[in-house]
Amino acid sequence: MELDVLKEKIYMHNKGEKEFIQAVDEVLESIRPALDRHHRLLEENIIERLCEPERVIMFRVPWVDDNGTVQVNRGYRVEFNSAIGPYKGGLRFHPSVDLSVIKFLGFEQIFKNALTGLPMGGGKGGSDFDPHGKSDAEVMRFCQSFMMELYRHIGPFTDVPAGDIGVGAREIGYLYGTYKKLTNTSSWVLTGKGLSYGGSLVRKEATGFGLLYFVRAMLEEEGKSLEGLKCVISGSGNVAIYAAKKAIELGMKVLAMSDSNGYVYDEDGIDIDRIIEIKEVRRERIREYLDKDHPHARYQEGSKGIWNVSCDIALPCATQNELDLDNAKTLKENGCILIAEGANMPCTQAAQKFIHDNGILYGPAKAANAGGVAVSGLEMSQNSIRLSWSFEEVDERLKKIMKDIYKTTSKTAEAYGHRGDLVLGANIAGFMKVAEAMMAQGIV
Ligand code: NDP
Ligand code: 2IT
Repeated sequence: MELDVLKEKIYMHNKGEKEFIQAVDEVLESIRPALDRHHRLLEENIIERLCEPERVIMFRVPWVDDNGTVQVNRGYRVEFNSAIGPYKGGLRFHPSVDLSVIKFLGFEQIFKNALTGLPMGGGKGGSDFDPHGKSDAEVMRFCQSFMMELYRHIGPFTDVPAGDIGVGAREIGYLYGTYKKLTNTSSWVLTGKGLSYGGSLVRKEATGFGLLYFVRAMLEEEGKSLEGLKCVISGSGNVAIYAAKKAIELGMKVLAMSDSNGYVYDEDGIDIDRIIEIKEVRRERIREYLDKDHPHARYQEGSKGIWNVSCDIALPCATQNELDLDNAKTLKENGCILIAEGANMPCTQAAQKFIHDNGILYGPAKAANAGGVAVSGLEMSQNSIRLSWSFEEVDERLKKIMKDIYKTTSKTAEAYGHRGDLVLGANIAGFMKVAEAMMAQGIV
């Protein structure tokens, strides 16, 4: 079957799954040149096989809140593709989570993980549970209930979850404790664990640091450095915070950051330790940033307004479809030269097209934010050999992985006649690796 007919069939089959179809469409459009060159891909129906998850698990998560009321949420784990290794990918706890969101994330994770060069398949999971405003005890009871079902589906050689939006060190701790109790094994089945029980140094920082290493590689290709550039970073969670920290360390000025309510702009440059105190330690709102120590800071309601702040580099690090066509146009008018994605699928398809057509350098999520899962892979390696590497050693490995991902994506784009198109490069490079592994393993 030719690609357009296949696309129609797949979109009908997944009708209503908006985010999933968006993610699939981006990949299928960019791999056209690979399909023209390698006929076996269509002959063996790799496309349809890749777009269908190997397994989808949906389950009830009942838990008791602090008032003694029984609450029910829905849990998910999509085990998408295991061609190159155990399913690997995060868990997201956010009220917007549904099957479409988890499938889009799981689908993208397949190619991202392939790009890291480590043996990890793709998966994703989560729940529509909202951790905001919940007590520690409520979060713990929810995590225990979630793992009471999930534990039977995962394992160090089967499926290795980690964090994502709403799932950080606290949640991973509760999930891990429950897994251990239920299975009576210390098999380190999750990544992003605490350092005292098998976690890896640099995992917390990895996605944000990796994003900046990738951006540095993109600019080096243009003969430019990061020193003195102005940057805007959306979000103020795990990815955004450590992207900002590394950006500042590399000589950039971070002008604005946001949360789901609004954004702060500080012409003196964002004080990242203050953001860490507010968001990571105290779990408060970003508007708390305004105080006597930051006299020139302003707060604006509405997180999307952040893209009106004039900058050289924009790093969307919050959530999917947070940067639309109008935002991309404004960024261009204000002189932005580079957009790189810390979040998964943060740019709408229309924004992506505008960025591509208007010569803005563009680092797509699958490549640019792969540092997090790459260090998760290194956490698994350390757990397997019962050793812990130093911060410097893991950071060096992360730098090399991000540089290699940049080289692979840019070389692949060039090899297919689309120099500089890192979306095409990342999608084809990730896709070809997984497709070859699938073809070698027969129809399973
Ligand atoms: P966190 O939960 O730590 O932080 C998320 C941030 O984004 C918060 O500031 C949150 O605001 C904001 N946010 C969440 N949803 C929305 C929304 N609908 N509109 C506006 N702002 C929103 O998550 P992470 O930092 O881990 O994840 C951020 C992004 O990076 C996600 O797309 C994730 O998939 C991706 N990613 C994460 C990796 C990781 O290792 N953690 C690895 C690779 C990608 P508030 O504080 O108000 O909730
Ligand atoms: O989107 C992502 O790559 C993540 N949330 C990290 C997944 C992982 O397994 O570390």
